[in-house]
Amino acid sequence: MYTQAMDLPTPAHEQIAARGPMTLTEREWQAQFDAKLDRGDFIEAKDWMPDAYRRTLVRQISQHAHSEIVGMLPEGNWITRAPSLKRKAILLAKVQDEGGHGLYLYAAAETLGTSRDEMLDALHTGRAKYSSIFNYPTLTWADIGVIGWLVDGAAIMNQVPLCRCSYGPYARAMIRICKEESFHQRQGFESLLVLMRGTQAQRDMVQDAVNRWWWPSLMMFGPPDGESTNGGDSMKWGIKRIGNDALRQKFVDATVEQAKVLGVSLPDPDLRWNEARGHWDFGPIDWDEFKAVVGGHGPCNKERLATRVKAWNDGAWVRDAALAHARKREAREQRAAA
Ligand code: BYC
Repeated sequence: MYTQAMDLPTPAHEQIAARGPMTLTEREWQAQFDAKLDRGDFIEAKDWMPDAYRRTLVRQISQHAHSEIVGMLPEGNWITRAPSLKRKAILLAKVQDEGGHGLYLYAAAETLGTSRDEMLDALHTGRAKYSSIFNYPTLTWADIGVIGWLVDGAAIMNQVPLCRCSYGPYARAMIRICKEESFHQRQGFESLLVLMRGTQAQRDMVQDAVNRWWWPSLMMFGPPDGESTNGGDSMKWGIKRIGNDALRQKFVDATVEQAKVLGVSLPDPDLRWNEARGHWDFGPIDWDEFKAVVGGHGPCNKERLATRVKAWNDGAWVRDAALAHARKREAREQRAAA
């Protein structure tokens, strides 16, 4: 197994059980867990936790990690075609950040007892999900700016509350990720501002990209709360702090104002300020499209997965070499100690 995981912990309840007769019952462990959540304390890797809590964390964190590394692909397509050295350097840094986010997140998920190999196998065999948004193509340079502005903007809206998630290793990883995502969003907005001050053709290119990315960005927040299968448990356990619909609304409210600054229109005839609600109303989302994309039938699902699997297979020699080196070094150290 090629992994930088720490050793998997013996669960605390097993350690104490091994000490003798003073074992806590499952109900007492559960009560301690609930009390920690009520106090707002973090749950840490070696703490007792219900199996369902562990499973939902592995599911969400590994999906999040997969989204980061698959998310490198649509933007990676434009590194060699960036219009200037400055834009190329920014894009390279952004895509590298996303690789780093994937690594922090895989490491956080590994603390729950699932190996990186297992998680990657689930991705490569199509059993694991990753964000629907990365199954859309990046057709022009303006798509790169719009991904920064809308996709990273939606990501931050969703991810800032995860910095207060009840599972310590995930929450701590999210703090750094959110700082970097914030730079990603700003660079996207700035790049679009430059294009919008350019020629009519550049402005049209931005508007076309906004038209294509707006609705898929709203889908990033997941299904409506009423259809969110995991949302109830995740809120109860303090993994999610804010529901899918409330986050989506916060994103719309923030983005409408930014669109005015940019001078682009958002492709929704139903978008209007609702004085009574104090929010922007928006039109219906095409959930059939969302389900098709999540189910593997989006415009780029097959291409994205094939690229990931190829990268994994092409990298096999690096993993083999690293393991062979580690074995040689261990043997040398054992000989020296003998
Ligand atoms: N795409 O019960 P629900 C990024 C699934 S990367 C695909 O509400 P939950 C970035 C959901 O998994 C952005 N699937 O789920 C990187 C569930 O299916 P399963 C990624 C989706 O977990 C590079 C089912 O639908 N961010 O920032 O309570 C460049 C029902 O949903 C999606 C994260 O992963 C979707 N959009 O809530 C730029 C953040 N939505 O698993 C940017 C962490 C839902 O039961 N994740 N599904 O088979 C979360 O916050 C939550 O997992 C979600 C969904 C809000 C996404």
